[in-house]
Amino acid sequence: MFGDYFTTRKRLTDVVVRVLALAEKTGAVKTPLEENDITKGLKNPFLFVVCGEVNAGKSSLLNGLFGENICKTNVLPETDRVQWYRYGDAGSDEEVTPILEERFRPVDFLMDFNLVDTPGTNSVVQGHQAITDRFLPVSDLIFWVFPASNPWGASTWDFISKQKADMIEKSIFILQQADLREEADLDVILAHMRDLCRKRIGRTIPIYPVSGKLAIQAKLETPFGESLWHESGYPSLEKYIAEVVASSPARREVLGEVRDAAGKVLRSAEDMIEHRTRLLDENEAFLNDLENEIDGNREKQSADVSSKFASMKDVYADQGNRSQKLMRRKTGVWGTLKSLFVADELPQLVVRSLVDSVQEAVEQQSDQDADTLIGECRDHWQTVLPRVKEKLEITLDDFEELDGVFTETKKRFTRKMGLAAKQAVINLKIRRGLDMRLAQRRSKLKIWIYMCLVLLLCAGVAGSLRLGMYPYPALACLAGGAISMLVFIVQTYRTRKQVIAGFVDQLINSQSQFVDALGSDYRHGVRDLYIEYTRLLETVRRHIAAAKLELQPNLEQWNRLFLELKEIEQEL
Ligand SMILES: Nc1nc2c(ncn2[C@@H]2O[C@H](COP(=O)(O)OP(=O)(O)OP(=O)(O)O)[C@@H](O)[C@H]2O)c(=O)[nH]1
Ligand SMILES: [Mg+2]
Repeated sequence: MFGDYFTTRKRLTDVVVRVLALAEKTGAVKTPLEENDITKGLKNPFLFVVCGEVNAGKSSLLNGLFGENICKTNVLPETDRVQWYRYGDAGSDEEVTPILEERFRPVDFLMDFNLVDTPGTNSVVQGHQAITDRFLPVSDLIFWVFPASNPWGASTWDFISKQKADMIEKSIFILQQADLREEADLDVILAHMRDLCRKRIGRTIPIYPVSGKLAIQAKLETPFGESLWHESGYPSLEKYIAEVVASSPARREVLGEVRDAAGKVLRSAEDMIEHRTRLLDENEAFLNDLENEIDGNREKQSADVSSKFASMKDVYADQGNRSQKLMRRKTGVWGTLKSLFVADELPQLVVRSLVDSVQEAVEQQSDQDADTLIGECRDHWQTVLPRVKEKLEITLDDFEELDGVFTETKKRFTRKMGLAAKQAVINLKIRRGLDMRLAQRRSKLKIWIYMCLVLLLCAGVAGSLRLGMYPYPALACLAGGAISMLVFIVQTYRTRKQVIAGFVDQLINSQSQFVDALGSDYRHGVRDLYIEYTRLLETVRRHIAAAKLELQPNLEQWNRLFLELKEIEQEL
């Protein structure tokens, strides 16, 4: 009702409530909106005062305006004291003085408008003029009501003519009960009233011929009585009131002040949001620094791989020596002789023993390394805890409480390194070289053993045939067989040396290949361990993410409020 002012005021009130809520959330300063009763000024209702003779239709005029039978009407003099209608849930009447009564009604429009209904200017009520005078200076609009039946009553005209210019400024004339008169009569009456006004007051005042009775009927009808409303003359009166309301400089000033105060609080909220965003960025940078630090440690540990594997070379060489012993044992005369007639299992035995012992040794070494790495992480964690506490005010778990996590990681690391060592030895193809060298050896040795056997056979045959009396052929064969056997034995030891030397050479040559192959797995293992360690910072990351998430709606709300305030500023 009554136009844009209330729409703007409503919007501004909404914005103020939301700006205060945002200030609360962001910890911004609220004082510009809370102090100086600034927002109370926003709620100050408009004050309308109605004056006129007894039975002029003053109360009915107000009822028609607000569409409620709020003021009592009567054919007999009804309003016997000044009645100040205000908003109040209780709906009570309180006597301030014998001739001033405050009437609290739970009617919404009374939140925006206070009404002062007065006894007739010609009534017998004593002293009411003094009260009326008290309200006139603070009023926003004074309605001087004249009954259409007789608008010439002297008391009202006398009362008006005594008013100062600024009272006249906010006065309008109402020709009430216009429905009792013909249109043509009304024109004449209005012309006379304007004349009289000029003569008595010295200037013109807007006059509105209305019918309070028709207006209230129209408003109470369902659906709304459009034609009655039109007939009541109220549309033009309402338009005028809306203009008065909208153009009130004092009210505009209050709106402006509230808007400025809301702007200040919003700026403070912006500062707080910016501050928190900066803080979050700083925290994020802090977290990144921590992660980079951990990455640096990881790289340092991975770079140390070659020195770590120097000992791995020894392990490898040691296991090689053990394999040599096995070979030496298995490649003696009897072992070799056996290998010439049944399948040789030596390469398989040697490689299996090498694989098993290298795997075991690497697992042992990795277990120790994992302990060292976890120890490094523990030491680093001790430096992380106080820094996180100071920067983010978060208490993180002690490393000891997270030991379970690392026991698993360590197990995985060791197992992975063992398997990698096994695979690395297999990939060296040691068995193939050994197979080849042993096969060559066997084929060389076979000649001598076959020769020995053939000569022994010949010696046997010659002996049994007793060729004449000459034992020499048999003896020669026997001697040949013995020599072959001797050569076989000598060759067995000579080739054994060669085979073992070849094996050792292969081992020596493959050492760096073995260490390289293991190095990449080791680096992966270290990386996995550090990934596990970096996960411990998850709480910090979650904390920062949650704070960001919380900040986002505040930022969006700030943007909305900023735009709304800008629009209100333009409306003002
Ligand atoms: N026909 C007609 N009668 C009206 C109109 N307005 C008021 N009346 C009647 O006029 C009488 C007086 O109306 P009120 O509104 O009580 O007048 P008032 O000026 O408040 O009277 P007091 O309070 O006694 O000073 C009542 O009987 C109303 O029914 C109107 O627009 N048309
Ligand atoms: Mg009255």
